[in-house]
Amino acid sequence: MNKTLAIIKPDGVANGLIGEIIKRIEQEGLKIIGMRMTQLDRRQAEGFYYVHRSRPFFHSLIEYMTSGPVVLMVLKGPNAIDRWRTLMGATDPRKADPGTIRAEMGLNIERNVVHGSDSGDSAMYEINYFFKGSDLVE
Ligand code: RTP
Ligand code: MG
Repeated sequence: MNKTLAIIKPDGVANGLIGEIIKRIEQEGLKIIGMRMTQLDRRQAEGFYYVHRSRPFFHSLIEYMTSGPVVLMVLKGPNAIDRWRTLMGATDPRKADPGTIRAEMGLNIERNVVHGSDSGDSAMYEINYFFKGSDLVE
């Protein structure tokens, strides 16, 4: 899988970080082949984070992800999944490597600015969840 789903989460959009995040994606050499701004409703967010439905943080995560607009993107390039997760940094901004998006811009373990698929299977599920093939410019 050479594609991944990236999301600029509601805190990233609200704090004016769209441009900075897209700049980092382009500087890394990943190609943006799909992009859309939207506000997720509860049903969409719950379906997207279905794997986390039994986690203690699920309810709070859904509240957060539906709290404002997000930017959905499909990124393409060799090893796109790992390269985007490396740019993002660890889930908890306090544990993320210096220089990563989450280390520099994340507020806490929940409000951590960005999302990235974590495997080929999840990338396929997540891209198809939000984009039709005809939405992608390849
Ligand atoms: P993501 O799926 O958003 O790319 O983040 P991730 O793989 O680094 O982390 P994951 O374990 O998949 O968790 C999904 C998102 O849930 C929120 N979270 N809150 N309160 C908590 O302990 C907690 N843990 C995770 C974060 O927004 C995390 O990115
Ligand atoms: Mg995850």
